[in-house]
Amino acid sequence: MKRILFAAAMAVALALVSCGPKGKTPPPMETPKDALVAQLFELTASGRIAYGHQDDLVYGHNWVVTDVENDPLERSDVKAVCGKYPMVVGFDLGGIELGSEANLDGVPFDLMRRAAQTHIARGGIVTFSWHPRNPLTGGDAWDISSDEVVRAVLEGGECHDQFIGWLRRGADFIESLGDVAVIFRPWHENVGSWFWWGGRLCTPEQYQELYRMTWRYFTLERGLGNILWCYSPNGNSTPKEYMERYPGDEFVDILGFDTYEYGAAEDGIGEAGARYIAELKDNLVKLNVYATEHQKLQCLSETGMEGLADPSWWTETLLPAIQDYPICYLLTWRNAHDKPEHFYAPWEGFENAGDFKAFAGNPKIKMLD
Ligand code: BMA
Repeated sequence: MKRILFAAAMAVALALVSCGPKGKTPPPMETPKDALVAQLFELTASGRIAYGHQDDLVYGHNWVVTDVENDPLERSDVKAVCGKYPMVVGFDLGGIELGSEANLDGVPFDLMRRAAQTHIARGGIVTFSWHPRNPLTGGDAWDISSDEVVRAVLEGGECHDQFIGWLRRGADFIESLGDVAVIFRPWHENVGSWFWWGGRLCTPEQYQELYRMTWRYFTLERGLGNILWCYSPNGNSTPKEYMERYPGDEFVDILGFDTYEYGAAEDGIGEAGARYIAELKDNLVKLNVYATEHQKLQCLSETGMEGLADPSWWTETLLPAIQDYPICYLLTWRNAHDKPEHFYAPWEGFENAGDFKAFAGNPKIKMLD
């Protein structure tokens, strides 16, 4: 099966990097986006999966960067445990839409910018998600009290102009990163109904238009061509649910999904782990079908087990579940510095850190060298 998966991934990469003009025109210069596509393709072609961690460089389980301008950004819970930074670091833009100085988890945007630039300069990959507030109600991204929000931000809606201003602030931030390529993953987990852009909160057509409007604003209005666009519904969606909100091949470069392990406290580690492995594999099989058909790269855009109560979660649950699938990276969620139970990667002194060390040292897994 592996050979088939990698052959498919190779075809995808060729399709993604060879779309320049044909004929006598000289070949165009390689853009940062081309280089990032090539980097992701090489990962898949070599059969490796890059490890990613949300907010890795800006805080950890019991520390937080406070010197926004001068901190060398050399601290990392992941590095403290295994000696290497994660290959991928994720950040969240939630709050940028209001012009806030810090995001919804307290990360100053000036620090986020410097951390993203530093990580890319070290050879790493950066991905952005976005939990913007609810433009109609004034609540947060999880405010699902109205199913009129997506309609209201689309063209002709009463929040459209305000929302374009929100997109402008998001685009300003991406632009301020300079001449680098990043992955952008807006409007994620869109099959479930916990965000204002979720499944029961808008029609598939409205969702598609939201995604396309965002793409058009960033790409056409603002000329931000160095973004790899990631479409990432929540896992456990049927093929119909996954694809009926897909905005179209023109607007997407990477397909992913978010799936977490739940229920270990109630059902026991064994049962919760087995359920997670089964769900992950089922979703990865489906992801490979969509990605092959649409010629896209693939990733596990968010995953993890909060609190890591399973002492061998990395080597006996996560790794066996993902190792046969051609995803270029996976991202585990954040280690909150102000909520001791809310962590998804180990930290210095964590009792089960050795299992992560073994995972990070497995030849299948790519850390930042
Ligand atoms: C959630 C939690 C929240 C956080 C949000 C956005 O999964 O980690 O604490 O505010 O993501 O980062």
